[in-house]
This record gives sequence, structure tokens and C-alpha cells, in this order.
Amino acid sequence: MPTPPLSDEELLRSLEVRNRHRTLDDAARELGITRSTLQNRLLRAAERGLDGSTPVKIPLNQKVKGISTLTDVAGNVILQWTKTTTDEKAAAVESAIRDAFERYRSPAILPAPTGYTDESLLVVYPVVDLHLGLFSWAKETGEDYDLKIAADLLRSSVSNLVGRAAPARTALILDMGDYFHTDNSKNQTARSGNPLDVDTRYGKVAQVGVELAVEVIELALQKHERVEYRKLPGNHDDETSLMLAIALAAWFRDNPRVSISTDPSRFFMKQFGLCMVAATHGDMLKMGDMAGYMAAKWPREWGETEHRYGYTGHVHHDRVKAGNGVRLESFNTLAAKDAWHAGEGYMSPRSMVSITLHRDYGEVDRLTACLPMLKRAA
Ligand SMILES: [Mn+2]
Repeated sequence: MPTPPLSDEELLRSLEVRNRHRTLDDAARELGITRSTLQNRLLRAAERGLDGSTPVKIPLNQKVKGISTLTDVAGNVILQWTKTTTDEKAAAVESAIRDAFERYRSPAILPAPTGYTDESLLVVYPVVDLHLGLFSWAKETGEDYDLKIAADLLRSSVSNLVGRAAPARTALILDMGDYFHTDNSKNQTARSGNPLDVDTRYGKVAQVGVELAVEVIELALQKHERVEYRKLPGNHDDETSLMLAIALAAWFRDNPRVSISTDPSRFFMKQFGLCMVAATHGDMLKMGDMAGYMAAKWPREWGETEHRYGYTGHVHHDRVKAGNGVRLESFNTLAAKDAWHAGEGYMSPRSMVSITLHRDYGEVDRLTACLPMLKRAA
């Protein structure tokens, strides 16, 4: 139980006794308290201005350490200094408040782009195997990679691509899986239990991941009138994927320009005019089986379209395979390799692309943000 603060009366009595004695010790003895308790009471009295002095305004993060008084021979106060020191507790509270507000983002809805947007175009931004929370040590793997580096890379890639992309009315941000490196604090792959090289705690990665996805969507909103977002699960983030989508759906629920899919399945499909875009992470259904799957699963859209695309991630490098009525491809990633993959000798350029589809003509342009370019701009 904290002791209640002393009343003004009690402090005034301490002052009065102090003034009748030559020394602090004598005054303390009469009051039946210790010398330091008396000193403390005199400080409190000075703070409240009870000693006749003007109360000194003490800044929030400071506390009174002592008072020096200069008196004349008659005992009149000529000058008084209030000495303060940093109040660690108050300073900690102040910095916690600052931190909390630093994370605060305005819920204001971004204004729609004022320029012309083309409803015959769709820009797809595939976010492929970012592996947020992967730790890679340059001495071991050739490239440093951690939570901050990964977040900075995605942010700068998306901002670069959005800046250069065609002014399509609709943007599709398609997360192809393994956005997160780990799915929990066990730091192992779910299926094989292989140990994972991780940077920092799962909870922190999850928090950064949500905020980063919000930023990516807001970047796209600067150019495109509508943004659709889909998070596909990968083999590193089976469970966390859906939680991310649910968090984003809550975040943007009042924004009519954003639509977040909370579909928990491992497959994505969107028809856009004569285009059909399907996607899956690629760890379970292999690229080679995708054409048949698309025709069997979505026969109506298959029949109504002429330009069909099957996108996959997982392998961290780009491949294209056209045939059976679909252009299938996998993508490079922005992520560095972990120690195991570096040891296996995997090499591939690191980049992110945006793809523009025309509702009648299919893919009409593609832009690349590659690592050397991003590093130079940073
Ligand atoms: Mn994967």
C-alpha cells in the first residue's frame, strides 16, 4: 500500500518546527521523525509553495533532487535554486507513450487517384516468398537478410512498381505464399520439422507483417481506384496466412476501395474479361498439373476466357511453361537464401514484377524491380 500524500497542514507544521530550530536534527527530534524524512517534507512543502516561495514548474520527466537557499543574517531568503534530476520512471512512461503513438497510423481513407484510370486494365502485383523473419548472414550465405531488410525491400519494390505501372482501375495484390518465414515460435517447417534460421520473435514478425501489408495496399491505392488482396498459404505460413487476411479485412472494412479475400483455400482464381488468372503456392499442386486442374475446377471461366495464366511461387526462381491452354510460371523472390539453400548452391536473381493484363488482349506489359536497382535507389 503506498502511503497517502501528506496534507498541507502536516507540511506547514514541519516548516514551523524547522524555523524554530537552528539545526535540522533538532527539528526532526521534536517532530519525532528522521532527518531525511524532514528533508523530504521540506522539499514537498517547497514544491507546493507552502514555504512562501513561488512553486517551481518541474518538467514531466524530472523530479526534485534538492533545494539550495541563500539567506541574509536575519534568515530572509535571498535566492533559492531547485535542483532536479531525471525521473527514470516518468521518463520511461513518456518514452512508452511516444512509442505507442509512433506506431499509430491515421485511419483516414486515402483519396482516390485524381487522374484517369483504365477499366480495361488490371495490374497484378505478385508478392512471392518474401519470408519475413528469415535470418541470413552474409558471411555464410553471401547476403544479409532480416526482418527490417525484407520489409524495406518489399516496400521499395512496390513503391517503385506502383509508380511505373499502368493506371489500371484495379490492382490485384496476390501474395503467393511464404510471406512469413515461420508459422509459430517453434522455428521449424510444419511438414518436415527442418530447423529454420530466424530473425527475432514470431509475435514481432506477425506485427510487422500486418503493418507492411497495410502499407503495400495503401501504396497501390495511390494509383489504382480499387485494390483486391489475396493471401495464399505457403508451406512456411499455412496458418498465419489466414490470420493476416482476417486482420487486413478488419483494417480495411470501411474502405470501399479495398477488398480483402479471407478465402482459406490454397487456390486463387480471378476472371478479368477474356483473362483467367489462377495461383497457388506450388508446394502441393505442381506447376505441371496446373492446367488440368484449372480446367476441371473452373470449367465456366475456362470456357469464357482466351488468355489463361497459372502463377506459382515456392521455388524462388522464375520458370515459364506454356501449353495446354495456360501460360504457367513461377517467380523470383526478393528474399535472400537461408544457410541450407545457399549451401545447396541455389542462385537466382532477386526481384519483384508487376504484370498488366488487358481484358481483351491478355498480358500487355511487365515491369521488374530488381535488387541492384532497389539498392541503388535506397
Ligand atoms: Mn515455399
